[in-house]
Amino acid sequence: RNRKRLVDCRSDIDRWNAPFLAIYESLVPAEEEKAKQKQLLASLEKLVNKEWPRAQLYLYGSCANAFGVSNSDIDVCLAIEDTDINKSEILLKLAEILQADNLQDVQALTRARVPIVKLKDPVTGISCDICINNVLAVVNTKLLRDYAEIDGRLRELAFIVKHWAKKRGVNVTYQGTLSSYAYVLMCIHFLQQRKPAILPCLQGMEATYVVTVDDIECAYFDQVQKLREFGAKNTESIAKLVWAFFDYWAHLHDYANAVISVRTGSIISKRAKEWTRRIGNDRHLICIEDPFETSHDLGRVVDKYSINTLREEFDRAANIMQYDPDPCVTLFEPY
Ligand code: 3AT
Ligand code: MG
Repeated sequence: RNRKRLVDCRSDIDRWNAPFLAIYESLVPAEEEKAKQKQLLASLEKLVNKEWPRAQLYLYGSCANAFGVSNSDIDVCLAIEDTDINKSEILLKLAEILQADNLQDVQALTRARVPIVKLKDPVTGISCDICINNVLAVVNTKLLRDYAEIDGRLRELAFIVKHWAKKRGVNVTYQGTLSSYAYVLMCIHFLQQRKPAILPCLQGMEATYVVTVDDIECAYFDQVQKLREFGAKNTESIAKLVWAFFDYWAHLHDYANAVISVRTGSIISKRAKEWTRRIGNDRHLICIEDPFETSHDLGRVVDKYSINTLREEFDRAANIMQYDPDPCVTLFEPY
């Protein structure tokens, strides 16, 4: 499968800027929603502190990384010092405390890949997953949020891509398609390699933020308010970028050899990472390096069937962006 781009971008692409921006605006959560989330977090923290006085709660995932659409569930991390009790016991105790406080649908999933307690707050209607000591997720959430501050086109593009992925059924990790986190990294990488670049490589700059989590040093330049002009030399519109994003994944990405790496701001080879062979269930059919856990390929959920689904969807989207008379509608048609 070796397809080439046949044509340049359609000349009338900018006609769709306003409609794409309207879709983006319709997905952005209202301020009240943020306030409700904070309120729920504070009341959960109070409860938790009765049992574990020094434990802290952090928001992570899309409710804290600037890429959350309205009415999403919230992801919470309980940071608790290592004690003699294990994670399962903490989760079960936590579930007990929450249940006693009349939170709804409390469920401890102690055997999941990331063990969590699920709950629903009857006051705000918000559903919430609480995990324990998943500090790397809190740090990668900050990295994504910091990238979003640099150029507004990242948030616009990522909302549109996530919306497309949900509508087309390719945002379901247990079915072998990609997580929201992976799609946001794909957008960051894409904007890093645009010419001129729209985003810098924060991990390649002088580190102003350094933390060590589970023996992994996470270091990058986080004074992003100083980088607000970074992408100004590139004047590409959102419609053009949506077109180019799908063109990239349909026609330009080298699936056989390339790993996209936000950490280095470039492409690295599968060979350099020893991701050329299948080991266990890791097939490396589309390779997306985690910015901090660099041995972790976010494409590892993708199998020999779902890779075709994904690539067909990238092709479909690229074709629609190039030829369809109404791309803002057709792109998001349910599969
Ligand atoms: P949704 O809006 O909920 O679809 P999200 O960004 O909250 O998007 P997830 O709920 O899939 O995404 O994941 C929550 C956070 O967990 C996002 C990221 O900080 C972390 N995370 C998810 N998957 C991984 C992974 N494979 N490796 C490391 N961190 C991950
Ligand atoms: Mg989430």
